[in-house]
Amino acid sequence: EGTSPSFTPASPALCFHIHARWRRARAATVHLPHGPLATPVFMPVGTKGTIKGIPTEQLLHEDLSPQIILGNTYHLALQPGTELLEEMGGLHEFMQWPRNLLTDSGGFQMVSLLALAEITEEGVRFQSPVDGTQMLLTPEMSIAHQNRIGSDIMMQLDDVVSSVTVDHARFVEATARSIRWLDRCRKAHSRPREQNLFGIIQGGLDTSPGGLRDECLTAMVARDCPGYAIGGLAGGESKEAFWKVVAQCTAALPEGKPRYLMGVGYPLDLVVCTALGVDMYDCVYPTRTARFGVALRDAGVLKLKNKACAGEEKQAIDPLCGCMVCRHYSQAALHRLLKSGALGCQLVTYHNLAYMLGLMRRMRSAIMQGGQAFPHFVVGFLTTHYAWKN
Ligand code: PRF
Ligand code: ZN
Repeated sequence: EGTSPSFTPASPALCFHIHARWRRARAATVHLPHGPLATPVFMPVGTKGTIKGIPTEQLLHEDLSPQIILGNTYHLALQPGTELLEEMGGLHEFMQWPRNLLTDSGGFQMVSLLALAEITEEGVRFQSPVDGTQMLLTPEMSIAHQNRIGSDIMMQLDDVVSSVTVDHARFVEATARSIRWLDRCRKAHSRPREQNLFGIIQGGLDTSPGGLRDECLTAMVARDCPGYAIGGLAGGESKEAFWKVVAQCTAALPEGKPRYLMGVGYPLDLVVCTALGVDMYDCVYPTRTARFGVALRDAGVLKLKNKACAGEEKQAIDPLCGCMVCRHYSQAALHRLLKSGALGCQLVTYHNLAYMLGLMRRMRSAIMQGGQAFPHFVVGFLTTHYAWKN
């Protein structure tokens, strides 16, 4: 097992234990109130407490069996409402989910989903999609909601600016505000022994020394959060610019705490960013793209709605996958099911989650194996991912 294990009780509700490393990449365990979390990890997104197309019983099947899933404060506050969740003993009880939960703070979802959201120093102001009335989400309210939800990891409310915005002054404001909002969130947090509050590094694409990312990193690392997220990425910037920010953040964040890259879920990015030292990811991509009939594989996506799949009566999505769907359904069968109803989407969703969780497991075991196993895995992955036939 590991070379020089590091053990850091960063908070009463979180222990981070690194087992093995290859350069910056790490295989670790995050000990959380609802069990251990083996990293690197992909966290499936269950916006309203359920993963679209996958019932909780099926999620616990061994092909999938994630140790953590993600929910959104904004959606849960609207429905079923966090007062009800608290009365029922929190979201774990409500959705009969015995393992860990992470909740995003809500601001990012409102800004990205609602054209009318407006950000001020107070918080995010928006029109209720239910009755059109004016509503406000402050850092204090986001934390109150997340304390009632009872998630194992809560995210601070942050001021997220699209990374392709050109207005530098807006990034300056948003970065400083995210630091101030972290302080307000920390003050409002009423259950630090049971729930972890992560800070979110913002600062656009400014990687210069003393620049916005640098400033945010310095300020937030000084706050000694139990873990940190890297935010403000995956918004349409180039991979070059995106990876550079990730490399800057992983170099500056403390070794002994988990690092979570928000909203990232393309297989290639998971491989690159794990090599750069990221531990946790979430993205709707695998489940959303499944609903368009697109299946994920090392060798690139398979568009099951294409005519070419109609004749593949013997071929699975990926014969090496081994998930329930790849064991029992051919590409042709899935092509037909996608045309005839909801089952097709559900099966592709199942495979895509199995693929993502499996990809993370393969990276983890390569890092754990030591020697050159991880770089060999990366080379093998890239070769397969970019192998094409003339
Ligand atoms: N902040 C929050 N949630 C997020 C992001 C962020 O920056 C991203 C990346 N743009 C995805 N989800 N709070
Ligand atoms: Zn499969």
